[in-house]
Amino acid sequence: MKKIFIASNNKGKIKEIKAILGDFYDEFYTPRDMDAAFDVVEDGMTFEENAALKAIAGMKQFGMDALADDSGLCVDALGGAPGVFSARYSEEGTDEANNQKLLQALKDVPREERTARFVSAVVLAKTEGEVITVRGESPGIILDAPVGDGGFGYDPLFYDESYKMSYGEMDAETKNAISHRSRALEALRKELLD
Ligand code: ITT
Repeated sequence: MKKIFIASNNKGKIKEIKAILGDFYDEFYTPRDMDAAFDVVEDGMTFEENAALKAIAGMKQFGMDALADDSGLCVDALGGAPGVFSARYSEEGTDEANNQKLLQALKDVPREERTARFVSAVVLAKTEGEVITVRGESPGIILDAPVGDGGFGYDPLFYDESYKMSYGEMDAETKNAISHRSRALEALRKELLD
């Protein structure tokens, strides 16, 4: 029986992680399933550092293997912003307010310069001390208005040129086949199988 703690409070991420690693672990626990609060200060400068902070804290606090994702959107015209600050880009910090702020920041930027990528760093911290770090990235274009109501976060503004739709328009299976998080988790599966 393999148990894992998903060190995330983000429902969108938890759903995706469970869907992708479902055949690898038997029991998934999230902060909501625990008696004690799980709260980590994410003050790292990179996605990898923040993912490690969360995974190692979860493993120590709950005494089981723990997995964390730290992810975000890097927009070329904004010098890589919002990057590690993606969740708290706007003052309010809601998906809606973050998306509005992004549209505002890019309002004079033409389509050909609206290139971006989603980045996900995933860390698995094992109770015996091993820490595995992987990364996945997916390229896209930032639209000038939200399209679709699927996914979470910046998905309605993130357009995939191969699929010719925004991540907000994709069904979960399609997003899970190509997203930054699924690429990172695939890399993790490979490491676990080796
Ligand atoms: P946890 O730290 O509890 O896991 P969080 O939402 O605070 O949840 P992050 O600090 O990693 O997570 O911030 C990630 C943010 O980046 C997230 O809130 C979204 O705004 C954005 N993001 C990450 N992955 C995304 C995806 O697949 N689709 C859309 N937006 C995404």
